[in-house]
Formats: sequence, C-alpha cells, structure tokens
Amino acid sequence: MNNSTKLFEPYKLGPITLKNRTAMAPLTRNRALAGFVPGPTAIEYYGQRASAGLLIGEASQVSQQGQGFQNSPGIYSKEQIAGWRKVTDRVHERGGHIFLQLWHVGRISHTDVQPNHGAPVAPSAIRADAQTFVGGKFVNVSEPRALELNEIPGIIESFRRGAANALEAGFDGVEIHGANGYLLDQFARDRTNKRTDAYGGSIENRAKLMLEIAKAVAAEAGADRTGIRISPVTPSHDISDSNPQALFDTIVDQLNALKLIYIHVVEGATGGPRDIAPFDYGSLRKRFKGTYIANNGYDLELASKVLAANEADLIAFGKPFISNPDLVERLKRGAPLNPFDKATFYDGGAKGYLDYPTLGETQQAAQ
Ligand code: 8OZ
Repeated sequence: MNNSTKLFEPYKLGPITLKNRTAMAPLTRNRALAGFVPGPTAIEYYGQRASAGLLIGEASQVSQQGQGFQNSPGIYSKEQIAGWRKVTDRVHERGGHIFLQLWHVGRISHTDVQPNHGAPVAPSAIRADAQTFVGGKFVNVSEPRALELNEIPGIIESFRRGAANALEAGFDGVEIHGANGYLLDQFARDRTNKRTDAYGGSIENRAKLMLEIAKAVAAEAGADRTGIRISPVTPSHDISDSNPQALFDTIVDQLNALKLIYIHVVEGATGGPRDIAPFDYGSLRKRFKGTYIANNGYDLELASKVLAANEADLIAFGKPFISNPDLVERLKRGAPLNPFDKATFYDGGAKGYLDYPTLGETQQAAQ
C-alpha cells in the first residue's frame, strides 16, 4: 500500500464525496445498441470500474445532429435514459459516482450518421482534415455547413435537455464536452470559427457558445453538478488557435464566475505527448476556484507529485482504465497494469471491453 500519495484519499466534490481522487476519463467505445442505447455490456463495463473516485461516462450525443461516430450512445431519447439508468444504478450499488459527458461533435462527423444524411454542422463551412469511425473503419469527415444564427438557441437547448435527461437517468452530474476539436471547441478557436456575427471574431464572441451552454446546463443541473472538459493545446481533429493562453484564460475566468464544480483539463495532446506546446496550466488552476481535474499521460508518480504540489485535485486516467477495471487497486499495490488493445477501443463487442482481468483473476489464472 502506497502511503505517500493523496491519490487514495477521499475528496468532496460539491454534494458528493468521492472515495479517492482518481477519475475515469470519458472514453468513446462505440458499443451502444440500436437507437444508440447503452446496453447490458455497458452496465457490466461501468460496474467493473466503480472503484474509481469519479467515473465520467463516455461522450454521449445530445441530439442525432451531435453524433459523429458509429454506435456512440445518446442522451436525448426515453430509451437512452432508461438504458443509462441501469448503468448508474449498477455504479451506485457498488458505491461509485458517475457523471455523463454531454457531446456535440460539430464538423467531426459523417453524412452516414447525420439526420437524413445531411451535412454536419460547424461554426464555419470548413472541412476538417480529420477522421471519424463509421461503418467499422476510420473515414474522412464530411464537408460541414455553417450553423445559422437562428439555430444556436436549439444547440443550447439540446445541451440543457441532455443535462435534464442525464439527471433523470441517475447521473450524479454532467460534464460538458468543450474539448478535442468538437463543436464548442470549434466555436472557440480562430482556426475553425470565421463567423462575422455575435459568435465570431473576438475571444469573447468565440467563447460565447461554450459559456452560454455552461450557463444553461448549470441552471438545469445545478452548478455544483456541472463540470466541463477543455484541451487548450490539443491538435485533435484539426483544431488550433493563434493564442490559446489568452482564449482559455478568458474562458476559465468566466467558468469560474458561473461557479461550475470542475474544469477537466487535457494537458498537451489528447492521448499523446504532454509537452506538445507551451501552456501555463497553473494560470487556469489559479483562476478557477472549483475543482481542477488533470488528465493526460498520468501515472502514479506524476499523479502523486501534482496532488502533493496542489496543482490539481483529481487525476483522470483514460487508457489505463480501459485495460484495468481494478486500476485503483493496482495503483495502490504498485501492481503491474494490463496492456491495452487498440484494435478493440472503438469496436469489438465484449472483447476488449469486459474481458480485461482484475489482479485477482490474473493471479488465479497463473496458479
Ligand atoms: C476517440 C475516438 C472517438 C471519440 C474525444 C470523444 O476525443 C472523443 C473520441 C475519442 O473526446
């Protein structure tokens, strides 16, 4: 047992008390059933990982227009709410806590998964040099169309409804997906937003959609049950900005004013190098008075160091949680981690989803 780390100490996140300071990052796994409903395997998968301090349920589209990947779950229909309810019940039975990530992919989509095979939507009609996973393989995204100004209230409303649905499904809170080059990030950045209306131009205008959604979701779910994920310097999905520090300093100041419960920050390139571009994350930490969840490439040593220095409150692990349902136990014991199989990240049914062994199962198999 490792006593020199705060990682396994409880943490009070607004109205809920987490049993440790690990979070499971939202992880797209594309296993939803017909109607984009999470099925029995999702109950098992999240249940297996309930020892995390906070589970963040995978990105779930708030509308069909918000979908970009095959079989990603939604949070806009009665059937989806009922499917998710069984997941949250299982996690709660096992003493865990779970938020849901609310998602609109914007231009990172394909006509095959859009309503009536229409064009995906974006701040501006600029096609991303990026791929999405549909039809069992990665394919280039489709050419988007620019959202009309009069469509924006509907986008905000879809997030508000997503939050209401998530609470009805038993989630402890919601995380707005403001990261990784999806719709809200596309509006925020000057590479993807060339609008000349109130949602384009200055930093304040580009940040407006993300902040209006944060406000609407917080009004629905309670600010103390609303978090947001951002990724200031990630190049994911062909995203970038000429001045990410000024942009995200401004965004975080305003998120702080809204009293959101947490910011979840992908430090560096999502799923890649932490040092891809210079960025002062300490500036975000200082500006935001709520909880700071740090993510990307953390191991026990780095997590412990950052917690000890009070540079973060919680540490989110992604890939390690895919292949280690008992990640917390393994980190506590300093036990080796199962390697992950990339081939089953986004497809593969129960394989690579439910069959990663716990430490106990590995030891039994070796006897
Ligand atoms: C990998 C594959 C599909 C989706 C993200 C939701 O980047 C995702 C995602 C990641 O945030």
